[in-house]
Parts: sequence; C-alpha cells; structure tokens
Amino acid sequence: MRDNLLRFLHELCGKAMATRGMVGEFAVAFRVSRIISLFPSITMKLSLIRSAAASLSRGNFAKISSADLSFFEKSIGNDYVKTKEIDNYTSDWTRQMKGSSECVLLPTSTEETSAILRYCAEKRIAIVVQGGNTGLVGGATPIYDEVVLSTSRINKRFHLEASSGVLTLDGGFILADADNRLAERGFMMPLDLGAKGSCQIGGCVAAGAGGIRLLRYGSLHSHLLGCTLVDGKGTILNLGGRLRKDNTSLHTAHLAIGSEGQLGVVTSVTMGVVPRPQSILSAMLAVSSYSDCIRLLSLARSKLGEILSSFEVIDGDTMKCVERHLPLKNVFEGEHNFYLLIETHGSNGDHDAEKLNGFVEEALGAELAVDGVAANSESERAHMWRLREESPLAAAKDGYIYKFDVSLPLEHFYRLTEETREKLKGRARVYCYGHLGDGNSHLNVTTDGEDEELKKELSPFVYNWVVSHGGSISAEHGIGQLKRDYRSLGKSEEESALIRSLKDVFDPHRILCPYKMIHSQE
Ligand code: 2HG
Ligand code: ZN
Repeated sequence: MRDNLLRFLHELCGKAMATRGMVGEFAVAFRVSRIISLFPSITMKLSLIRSAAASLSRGNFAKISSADLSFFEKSIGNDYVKTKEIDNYTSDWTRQMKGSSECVLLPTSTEETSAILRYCAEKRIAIVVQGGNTGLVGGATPIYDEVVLSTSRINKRFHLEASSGVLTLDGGFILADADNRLAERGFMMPLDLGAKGSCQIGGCVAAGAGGIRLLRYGSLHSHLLGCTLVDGKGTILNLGGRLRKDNTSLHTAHLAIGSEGQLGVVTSVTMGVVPRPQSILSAMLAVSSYSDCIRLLSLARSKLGEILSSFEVIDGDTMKCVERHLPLKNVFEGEHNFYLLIETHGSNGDHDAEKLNGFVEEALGAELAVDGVAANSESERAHMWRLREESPLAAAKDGYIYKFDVSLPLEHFYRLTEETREKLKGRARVYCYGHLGDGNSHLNVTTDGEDEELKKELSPFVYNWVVSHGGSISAEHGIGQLKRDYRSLGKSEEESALIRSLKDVFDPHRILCPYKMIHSQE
C-alpha cells in the first residue's frame, strides 16, 4: 500500500504539470464516439423488459391520409416528410423498443414545428417527439402509428453572450457539437453524458438528463434560464429569458425539464454555461466496504470542495463483468469490493493536485481506501472512464438484462443491490454502478435466458423497495414507456392530478406522446 501511495503522490505531482492548457480532449473524444461505437454490440445482446405501454389500446386518433401528407410536404418540404426507410426513427437506439409510424417529419424551425402541431391538434393526429433518440426508456419511440416529429434539423442558431456566459441555441443542437463550439471560446456545457455525440440539447432538457458531472455543476435546473416550447396546440411559448435572475413569476421554462415531450417540443434553449476548466484530474480508489465509500464521499466533499466534479462507483462484480466481456483491464492488481472514480475540475493544476493529494493521503492513511491510482495522462484518464462508462455495455453482454435507474438516500443506496442479490441468489447476476455522488444507482440484473417468473417479480420488487426507502424509480432516464406502470409510485394523488391538469393546458387534445408518462386516456 505504501508503494501505491508513493506512486499515487508522484503521479499527482506530474499530473498537475500535465493538465494545464487544453485538457481532457482524448477522453472527450472517446465519449463523443461512444454511442455510435456501442451500437453493433448492444444490438446483438441487449434485451429489455417488454414495454408496459404496448398493452395499452390505440387511442382515438386519426389515421394519416394523403391530404395530411400533402399538408406536411407543403409546410416543410417534400424531402423532410419521410414515409420509407424510417426504422431508425421507429426503434430506439438499442433496437429493442420497436414501434411503427406512417411518417417522420423533420421541421427546420420553431415556426414549422408550430404549423405541424396546430394541424395535428385540429385533426387529432398523435405525435411522438424525438431528439437524438438516445433514451433508455422508449420515450421517443412510437407505439402504434404516431407521427414522429424529429428535432434533428432545428440546429442552426447558436449565440453565446460571453460576458454573462449565457448561451441560446436551437433545440436540435447535438450536445458535443455545442460543447466543441463553446471550447473555442473557453466555455463548456455544464452537463456531460455518454450519449453526448448523438443527444440533442432540447432532448436533454425534455429528458431531464443528469450525467457525470452533476455533482460539480448541478442539474439542468441550475442552468436553464429560458426555452421555446411549442405546445400541443401549436402555440409558440417563449418561457423565461436570458437573465440569470428573474423572479417575477412562476419559473415556467423549468416545466420543460423532464417533460418527455408531454407538454410540447423544445425548439430553443437558453442556459448558463461554465468556464472550461484549466485542470482536470482523475483518480480511482479501491475500497473494501460500502460504508467506507460513503465516508470517502464526505471526505471528498470536505477536502476537494468546489472542484469535486464526479464521484462514480463500480462494484466488484461489475468490474469482473467488465473484464470478462470487454478488452479492458482493471487499473488495480487483485480484486476489491468497490471502485471509486473521482474527478476534479478546477482552474489551477497545482492547487487542484495539492487538494486531491491531501484527500488521497487522508483516505489511505485512515484506511478508508485500500489502494489508489491517479491518471497520469489523457489515455490513462480515458481508460478509467471506459471502465465506468462501458459498464452498461459489459452488463448487456452478460445475458438477458433487466435495467434499473434509481435514486436512493445514500444510507440505502447499496442495500438495494445486496437485497436484490440475496433475493435472486442462484437465479441471476446483479451489478451496481452509477453516480454515487448523486445517489443515482444503475442496478443491472442479468440471466442466461429470458426468465418470465423473474421478469414478473423483479420490477415490482425493486420499485416498491426504492419508494419505501425514500427513493425515486427514475433518477435520470425518465419514465417513457418502460416505467409507465410504475409512474405514480411515490407520487401523491394531488401531485398526479396537478400533472394531468398541466397536460390539459399544454396539450388539451392529448396528441403529444400518448401511452407514455401521461397517457392520453387518463
Ligand atoms: C450511465 O451512467 C448511463 O452509464 C447508462 O446513465 C446507465 O445503462 C445504464 O445502466
Ligand atoms: Zn447514468
């Protein structure tokens, strides 16, 4: 351990020098391409629990006629009304959620979106709103014959007001593209997720995306200042604005966060962006117990303070699964029960290294961590992130998979994994990784083949357990169609009624994303 400590401290000092100037580009480049590169392998192996929404009957919506198609063609141009080769739009990116649609519409502006929605409201044509189609709960996948309205072409406007750090951009902007443009001006998108190479900013808002640096920069609620939402009647609503402070009324723009296309289409976003950090340091710790992980989180918060950016966990079984299925090696010799990936974002490499150094010294000295390794180059840092970000891929390769994305108070975070493991002993393998600093567990269960019995009992078990321990059944992936049946767990009837009333205001004809989070027949 002493040797590792010395190596660690030495590496940190070297790292402080290496991280000045442009940092993190290798790791970022890796993450940008990740979603594309994972496609083929995931499509072969991943199986999801069948959608609950599929059992709902088709709503009383109009069927698309040739007159409707002519209207769409006239409104947005023939080339952007697609009726053939639309599989990419009617299935989710894992190819497990499959629906159908008569046509896909690709408007290029807020006004075109408004014309489409006004028409569809009048004719009662159902619509599903789709951004980058990177979701994990089937929210953007049509079920029966909903028209797919893709925001991919609404991606022209990009205006940064550098003095205030306020960015206004079209909803269809790809997150990585926006981030690259900001990099040229010394700024950064405050949110980062594995899908950044494909997901769109409007979709991120609608999904309430979380990601890997929420701990440092906060959720979208900390950044969103305004947005343009085209509601289910086609009304263009300019909500909020570009002021960092405006307390004159309800913060209506925030209704778009996590709305999953139920209230409207997010065609433009105004948000605060952050200065690009000058120094990014990453380290991994090996830890023997979950209680030590929690103590380390408190220690990291107090020792690293404002520079603590990520505090991610991979449990021992997940790490073995990663090594079993992927050409990736653990950074530690031997096996450990938990691995923490810690990253700092700051403006002074020496200062940050001193802080991280102090934290690790104390963690090892107090025997909270049994070993530690710092990334000494961009490729080492990328390697550490691959271990964490490819954990879902490894789990998907492990067999038939049941996925959960839940929030839990930290005292219960890992008990869920332990109790699920206990319950499924001999029947399934259970993996836990996730954003420990945010209390967000990605629990994944795998079996050799599809197990009907297990399928029936697992979701109710997990979701009831989560809610009865003060958690949420969806931390960052949303409800979509996958979690529809469980959506009111933990919500009071009063809150559910308020949500339905809001739906009536924004989408009185209930044409937007039926059969999902808020069902058209509710
Ligand atoms: C992550 O944190 C993503 O890696 C995906 O949110 C999680 O697929 C998963 O389990
Ligand atoms: Zn996640």
